[in-house]
Amino acid sequence: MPIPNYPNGPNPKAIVYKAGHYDGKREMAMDQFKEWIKQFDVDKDGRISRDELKEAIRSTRAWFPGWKANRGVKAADANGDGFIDDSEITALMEFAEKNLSIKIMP
Ligand SMILES: [Ca+2]
Ligand SMILES: [Ca+2]
Repeated sequence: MPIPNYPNGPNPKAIVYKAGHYDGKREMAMDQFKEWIKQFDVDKDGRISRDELKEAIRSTRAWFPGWKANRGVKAADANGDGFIDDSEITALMEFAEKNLSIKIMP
């Protein structure tokens, strides 16, 4: 998997997440969160489905990933289509902060 290029040059602390793996890090920047969540977009449609969110939550070793995925989609899915798209990821971050012990750095 290629290491993403960052506009500020190579960042040795850049975290390359692999789908299904979670290094236990509990802090990430907004961009890192987006990179991370997009690794779970297995059908590459640019949106996160409930099942994809479930795998993301499972990778954090949080409890009740299916239940939390349901709640996460409900919390973030503003237009009610059942998927989290780019414009809804901010709301998903808030959900992750409250429910997945992930701290989003500004
Ligand atoms: Ca998807
Ligand atoms: Ca949506």
